[in-house]
Amino acid sequence: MELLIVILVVLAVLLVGGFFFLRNGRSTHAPTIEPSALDSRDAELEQIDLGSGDLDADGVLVDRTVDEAAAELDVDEPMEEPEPEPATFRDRLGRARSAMAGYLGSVISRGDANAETWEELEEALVRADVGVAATMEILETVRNRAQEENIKDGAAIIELVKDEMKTRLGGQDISLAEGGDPSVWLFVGVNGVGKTTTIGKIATREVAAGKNLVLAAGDTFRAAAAEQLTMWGDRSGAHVVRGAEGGDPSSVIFDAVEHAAAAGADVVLADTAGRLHTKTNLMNELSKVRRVAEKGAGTVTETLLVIDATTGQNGLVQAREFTQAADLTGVVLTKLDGSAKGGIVVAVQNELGIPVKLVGLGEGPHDLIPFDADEFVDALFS
Ligand SMILES: Nc1nc2c(ncn2[C@@H]2O[C@H](COP(=O)(O)OP(=O)(O)OP(=O)(O)O)[C@@H](O)[C@H]2O)c(=O)[nH]1
Ligand SMILES: [Mg+2]
Repeated sequence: MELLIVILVVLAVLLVGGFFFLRNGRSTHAPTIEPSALDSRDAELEQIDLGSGDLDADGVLVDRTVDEAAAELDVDEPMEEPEPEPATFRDRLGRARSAMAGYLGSVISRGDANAETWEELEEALVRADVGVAATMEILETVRNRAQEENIKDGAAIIELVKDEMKTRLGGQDISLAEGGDPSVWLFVGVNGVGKTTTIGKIATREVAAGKNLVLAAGDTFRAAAAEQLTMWGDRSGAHVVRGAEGGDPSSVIFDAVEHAAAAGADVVLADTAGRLHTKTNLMNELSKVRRVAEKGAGTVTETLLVIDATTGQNGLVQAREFTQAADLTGVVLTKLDGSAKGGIVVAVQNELGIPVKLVGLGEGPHDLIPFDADEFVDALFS
């Protein structure tokens, strides 16, 4: 009996040893075990944990573990995310560009300018939603300059138009101001323009740059708004302060400022519910939000109006109303990627004198870029 136990133990040790030998890949040969031996050792073998090794029809111990484990590793190993390509005006302004291309092509192919040249330039700019007033001013300046410098060629006149637009759009301070302890950046605008998404994109960028941010879910009106912001918080690594649904947005933002002050965070990005610029009570609410945001340690250093570029000139009407209700410091122009109306940038800056600071060029976390007048104009006319 004792001898039998000893034999069993030795057999078990040999089997396990062989198994690990195979696992380590030192041998490419699977050990062969006589079927007869296996028959009489079924019970014992079942007691031995073979891991994921197995026997084939011939009773050969097939070591599947090496390949399978490798396959499993391949599946489970976290994929390293490729660095996303930053969005560029050149890539994303396709629609705006093609809206103008026909007119510009015609101006160029004509050679020396005539009356039609000026009509086509006017049409191109108005189509791109530069706005009638801004278009007239731009073309007036260009016409004078072309005369003074004796420039007649259509292509050269287009270059003058580009120059004029760059001059009008450039030279603005597009930085987002800090200076509060914490600073509060308020995002306002009508429904669905991209306020929450813009906050998410800014959070992604700023957290990656090492900033400590708090997101305030000040949209207590729409049921899914806080969840949407929380998703962006999780994605970017920024802390989110939420309140009760239907609660007072001011108190959520106040709480977020308190939290940020205690945590030593630099900036609070405050979301607000979309509101129609025609609803006086909702517009008045914005003044309260601002007042309460500054009750404690915070200072509102940016109030950014988010405008959807696809709404075209209506964005201007919104901007006028919001300027009166809230002390706007800048505009974020979203959805320029899907808009043929890229020229709205000129209209906004021309009529309101408020700088377009950021531009949304898509729905992804990296699809927000600082507004660069030269790149924008070059992309629009290329
Ligand atoms: N193509 C494109 N889509 C965008 C851009 N910015 C936002 N969106 C999309 O626009 C839709 C509305 O965005 P939200 O961020 O929810 O807009 P909101 O202003 O917070 O909306 P409300 O809170 O309902 O007022 C979403 O589907 C976004 O993905 C952009 O720059 N380009
Ligand atoms: Mg929102």
